[in-house]
Amino acid sequence: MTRQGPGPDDSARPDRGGRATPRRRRVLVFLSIALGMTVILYVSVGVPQGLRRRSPSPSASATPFRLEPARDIGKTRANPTVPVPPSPFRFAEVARESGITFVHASGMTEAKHFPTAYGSGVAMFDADGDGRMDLYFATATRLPVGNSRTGPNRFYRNLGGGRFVDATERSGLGFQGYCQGLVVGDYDNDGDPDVYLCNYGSNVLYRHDGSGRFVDVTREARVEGGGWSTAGAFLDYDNDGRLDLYVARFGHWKLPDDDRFCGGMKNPARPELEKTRIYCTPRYVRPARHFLYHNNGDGTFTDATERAGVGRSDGRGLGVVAADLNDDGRIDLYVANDTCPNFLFLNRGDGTFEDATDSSGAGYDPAGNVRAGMGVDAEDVDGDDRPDLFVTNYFDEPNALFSNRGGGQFIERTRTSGMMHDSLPWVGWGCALADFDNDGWPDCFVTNGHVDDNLHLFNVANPYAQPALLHHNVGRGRFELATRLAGAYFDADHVGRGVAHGDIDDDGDIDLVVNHKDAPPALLRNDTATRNGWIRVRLVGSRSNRDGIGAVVTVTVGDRTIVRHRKGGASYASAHDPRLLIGIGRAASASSVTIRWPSGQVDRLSDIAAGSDLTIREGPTVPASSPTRPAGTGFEDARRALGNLRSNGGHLPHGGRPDSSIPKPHFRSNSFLWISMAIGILAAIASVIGCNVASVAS
Ligand SMILES: [Ca+2]
Ligand SMILES: [Ca+2]
Ligand SMILES: [Ca+2]
Ligand SMILES: [Ca+2]
Repeated sequence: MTRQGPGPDDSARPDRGGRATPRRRRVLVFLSIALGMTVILYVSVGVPQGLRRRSPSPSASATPFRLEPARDIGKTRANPTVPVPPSPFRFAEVARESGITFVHASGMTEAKHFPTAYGSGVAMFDADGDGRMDLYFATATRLPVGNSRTGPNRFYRNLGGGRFVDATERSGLGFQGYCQGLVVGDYDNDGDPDVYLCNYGSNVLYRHDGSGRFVDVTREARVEGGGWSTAGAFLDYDNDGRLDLYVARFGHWKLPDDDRFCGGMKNPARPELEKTRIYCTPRYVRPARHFLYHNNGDGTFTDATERAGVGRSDGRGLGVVAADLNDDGRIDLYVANDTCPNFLFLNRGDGTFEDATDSSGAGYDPAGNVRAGMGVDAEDVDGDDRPDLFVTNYFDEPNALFSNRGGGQFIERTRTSGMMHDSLPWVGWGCALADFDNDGWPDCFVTNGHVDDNLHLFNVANPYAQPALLHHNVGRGRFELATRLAGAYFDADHVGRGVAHGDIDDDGDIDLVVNHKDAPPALLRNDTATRNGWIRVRLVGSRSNRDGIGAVVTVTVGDRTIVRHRKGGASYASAHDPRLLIGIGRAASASSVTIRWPSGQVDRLSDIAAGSDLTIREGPTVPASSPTRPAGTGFEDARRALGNLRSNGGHLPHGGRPDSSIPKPHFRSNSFLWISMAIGILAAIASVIGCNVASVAS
């Protein structure tokens, strides 16, 4: 480590010409306290980045993305002098042999139009109701849109047996244009997944028509967005049982006005290169307000951004995750922003959010500086039952882990997590906090890749293609680099962007898909040998949104609890397998699986054997006051005919067994809410009486 520690602060120097007075003593006491606090801050959260080096100012006329060579290349493959233990993981890259022929196009040319640096995402969902995860790849195009034909987005049906077939035309998902982010959710609660595209230009909402075809309903639904959208999440923020939609936007960038020249780098041997463009810094792009669309339940949405209190316009948004982050039963929002604060919006439960960006500790680095937030995730990595936050960042910035302290408070503990050093050299994008060996501890995958492909022309040591990172969580949020011998994919360099995870081959382990910029994607089949067991949970909400987004699943194994969230969004511009595959280690069974639904309903199942593949429906009864649902479609009927959505049956490898004895969810009356309210009212009355008594007594 050659990083420079905090230096003396000018304002903290004693007054040399001062008088030896009580005032001076007070100043010295104050300074001692300030120094002590600085040391405590230093020890607890690491070297304040802002004290090392300030981010570049956008005032220079030709400021590119930062170009300083990474001084410290960690113990990743680039630094063979530091030994890395063999990985416990094994992944085989099988995209091509699986029949996936998609090749991404970013639209990058020598003109380096700014949005073409960002690549696209990938989505994993079951589009045809056969229980297998299909794949949908987004692609972009040259700007302005329409001048060249690249793409389209490609959709592949999963046929099982490791085979995929291109079904783009039949599915109706063949969008042609600049598509960056994919969002998946059943917004009309009819039992099939709908898809939203975050584009440069108008966004697109595809409604699943029930027969496996997707129909563009953007105009009727009124969710065009506009400008440059990057990523999003479905979430039911007002808990009316219908999925609303948050859409992050990067900022205002238009041709020709924003086509600024950045470059001017010199190579004495090749003077002609001085006119070569590289991408400008994001700080040139004026951020745009993001969108929160409220689902009206009739196929239309209303822009509720301002009403809900999330109308900040200082975030160049790239990653969105929705989950209950402060354990109050209401779904919250965290947004990774590029060279801007990361937004944390805590749900108040009345249709509005509290902006906790500044107060939570998750908005900035420990010194109060912004970073280049790209991908994002939320999962309990240290086993305290609270979801921690993870953000991928630019090179010379660590991928950040914000530990959840409860009550909406976070503290960055990247350094002590073991993930700081290895992430510093690389530009991080899509990510996954997912348990790849089913030991119950979420591991971490990050895809990397620079924005500029031509820095070598100027002898700048920032490679365009970069190695992916894979960290093994060895317990309680301690991570170790685990790329050596993990597979040939980890020995090569890639220009990664979107990442989705899920169990592609239904063999009980989490696989990965990576959308590479201007290259074929990777399908990383998890071949890790482990005797750890798992339980799979697919949620079907009734009072809550049908996808169950916002639900919290607690698995009890011995004296250990494993808490997982059914999240909206996550990663970078991508959508994961909606099922929760929960590793339970060597245990033969879990003593209980508890689901806390967004409605407040709590369902509990007991004695669930390892290898159980569960579909859990919310509560046995649906109150008459619940939101009305559209009638079931043919797709849902077909799936019902297939047998309760493959519940407890179908593929159960790894020694799992079809389990007809799995108990039905037991309804547990949720009266604690009423009791809490009653206690609250009584407490309020008591305090008023107490105040009156006190004032009378005085
Ligand atoms: Ca639907
Ligand atoms: Ca919450
Ligand atoms: Ca693990
Ligand atoms: Ca698998």
